Amino acid sequence: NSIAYIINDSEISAGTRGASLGPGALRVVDDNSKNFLFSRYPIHYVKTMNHLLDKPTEFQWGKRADGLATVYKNVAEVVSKQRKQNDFTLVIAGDHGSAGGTIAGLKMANPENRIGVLWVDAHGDLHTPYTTPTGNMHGMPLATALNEDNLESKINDPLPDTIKFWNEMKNTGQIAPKIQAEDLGFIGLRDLETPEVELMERKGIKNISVNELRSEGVRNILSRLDEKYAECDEIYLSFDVDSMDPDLTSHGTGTPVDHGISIEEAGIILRHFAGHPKVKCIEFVEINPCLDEKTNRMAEVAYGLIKEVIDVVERKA
Ligand code: DIR
Ligand code: MN
Ligand code: MN
Ligand code: MN
Repeated sequence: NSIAYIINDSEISAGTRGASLGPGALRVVDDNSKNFLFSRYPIHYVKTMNHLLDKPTEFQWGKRADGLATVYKNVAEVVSKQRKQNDFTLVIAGDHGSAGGTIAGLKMANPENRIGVLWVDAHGDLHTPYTTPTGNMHGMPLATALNEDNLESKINDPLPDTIKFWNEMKNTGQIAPKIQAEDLGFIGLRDLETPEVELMERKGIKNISVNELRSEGVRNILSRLDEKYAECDEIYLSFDVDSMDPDLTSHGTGTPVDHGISIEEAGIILRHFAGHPKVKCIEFVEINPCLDEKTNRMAEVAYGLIKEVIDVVERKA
């Protein structure tokens, strides 16, 4: 049962700087705990484009689209290679914007596979340059995976250059779309804009809200999700730490939103999918130690969850 770590310090698509320090903050926790989790398996690094943040971007509705298109190619290449060589890959990234590149890499490794995606997040990350309220591309990775422009909900007029790079992102690995709307599931969304809600309604994409998780019970939700992904060949779980309640974690993430899932609920979900035979890749994103008012608390919480994931994967047959 071989495992590979992929560390991707990319932070060019968040609205606030500092998420590139998330992976390093996790390694500080690892050293303090003396678990030495990160020395157990090889670590593969993705080349970032973070130097672009040293000057203003010219792409209003898709900030640093030029750099993110390159990051997509870089991360997809590393993920694709490690996916082919290992039973499980754990991706630790800065901001969530590059996760569309992760999905591209999984699809490139096995183009014939139907990939299910479980996105645990406070945000839908379904925007496009035509709908974004901020231009921050960490709000867009799922639209690239779905090959979706969402022109039906168009609000902005992005520059042709932005769209050139946007199209490159959607076509990473020359396969588009990478996933089908029916194979996308959400847990914890509670900060969505109208174009995202409209897209979800048009495509029948459902969110499992925090209230639903509690009223139905996490276990029932998990068996419902197992049924949902029954037709998929593999499952990718993307875990944005802002899915969790900032009162229980901290504000150590770019866009915290109140009333999230608990750390315990996150643990149950992550352990279930880590042990699922179809889950080949889990990603953790958006830990920002610069914003943490409780001294690296978010990294400590995320580290605990990552350790549980690795423990379960190690015991997986
Ligand atoms: C918002 C926030 N929907 C945006 N998105 C975040 O700017 O597109 N995604 N924080 O992770
Ligand atoms: Mn996100
Ligand atoms: Mn989020
Ligand atoms: Mn708060």
